Amino acid sequence: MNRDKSGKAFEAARGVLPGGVNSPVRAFRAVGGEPIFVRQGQGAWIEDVDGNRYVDYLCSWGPLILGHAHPAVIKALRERIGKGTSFGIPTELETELAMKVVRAVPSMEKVRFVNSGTEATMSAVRVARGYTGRSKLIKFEGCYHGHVDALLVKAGSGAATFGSPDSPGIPPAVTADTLCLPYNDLGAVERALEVHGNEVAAVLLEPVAGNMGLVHPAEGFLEGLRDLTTRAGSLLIFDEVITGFRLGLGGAQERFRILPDLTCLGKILGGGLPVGAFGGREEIMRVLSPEGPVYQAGTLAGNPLAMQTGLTTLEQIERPGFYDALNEKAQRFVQALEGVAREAGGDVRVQSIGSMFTVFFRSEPVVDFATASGCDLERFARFHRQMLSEGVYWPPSQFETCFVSEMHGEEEFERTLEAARKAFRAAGG
Ligand code: KE4
Repeated sequence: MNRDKSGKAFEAARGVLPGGVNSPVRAFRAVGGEPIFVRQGQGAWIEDVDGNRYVDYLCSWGPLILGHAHPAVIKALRERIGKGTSFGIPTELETELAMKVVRAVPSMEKVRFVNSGTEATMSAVRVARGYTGRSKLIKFEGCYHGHVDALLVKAGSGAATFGSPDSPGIPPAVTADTLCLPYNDLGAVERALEVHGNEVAAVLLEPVAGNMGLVHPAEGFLEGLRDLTTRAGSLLIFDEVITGFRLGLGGAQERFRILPDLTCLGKILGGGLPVGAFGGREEIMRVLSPEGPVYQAGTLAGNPLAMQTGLTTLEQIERPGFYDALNEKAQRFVQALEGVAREAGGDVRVQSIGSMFTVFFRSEPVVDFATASGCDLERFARFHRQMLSEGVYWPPSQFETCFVSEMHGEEEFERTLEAARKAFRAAGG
């Protein structure tokens, strides 16, 4: 597979973009080799600047549940763009999309749009702190909520040890109020709330984790968090930037029947254009400016183009049977992939839910960041490189999640299974 033009493009990019990319994981540092540069996408496929085609399981890190360049999305965007690209003045599109969101997401009565998942979680944390008058936060190791200073935290040594910054450029004071605990460890949360309960503004988590690879909430974990936070007077915040509109119209909170106090959304909600959102009960969201004193703002928030692609995407996924069909075919594919992995031998484990999954290079269950960190990253890297050579684009990190779109079908799955037979062998036992 010739990738000369991508190579030249990467060299040019490195001249003006740090690491040649606008987001670190795209640089392929975790898997070796150089990134491809994409020219276009169509359905479940992408094509690089050398003309090579790949079945795409990145789906832009989750947004493209309808696949690339969905005809309805493109048509709606073409009609909308002729009316202007941005106003900074309210449009009815924002209200329309907000109505869809509050109808779909069980815990949301009011919602505000922003431009990224990072902005959504940053703003939700500020609302929680403003609403409770408290400062401390609890998050979980292995959960990623965007590059918010207070959330880029190394796990402390103990259940009551507050976090230290996980990146230079973040003053220790900024993370001093953030406690980072092991995912799925309800006891650690209970102990932390016993010590700090009346100071904790919020407990924030991915209800199904996607950023350490796919990790399910343990039996009773979400219910336990709901009960503990209610008793402590802390807010429960679900970061559903990935799971929102992915697991179903109502996301993880509908699937697991747990009502958080605040929810963060993004990715699918924008249908490929930059959108984030946060929201919850009206009595919490009323603290937000201009109704209340908690400040938050954004020039392009509720941008008409992004609202349009979000609206059209939601119209498509609201179709009766959409999720049943998507989840059924994705789960059938995951089972076939597990079969190919078993044939190849070697320690591999696939964890999945609905149309998202991760192939872990270890055989024991992955239940938190410590067990995810026990994966064989070298074998994953060899697997990734072989899949790429076979025309299958896999997320370039063991700690990410693959996504199946509406446009993935038998042709794509067969191609992927054929590639995986070779890639599991290339990865080694
Ligand atoms: P953005 O700011 O990247 O739109 O969203 C941040 C975010 C928040 N919450 C969750 C659960 C997320 O997964 C993300 C971002 N996801 C990563 C990949 N898992 C985006 C890819 C990247 O950083 O380049």
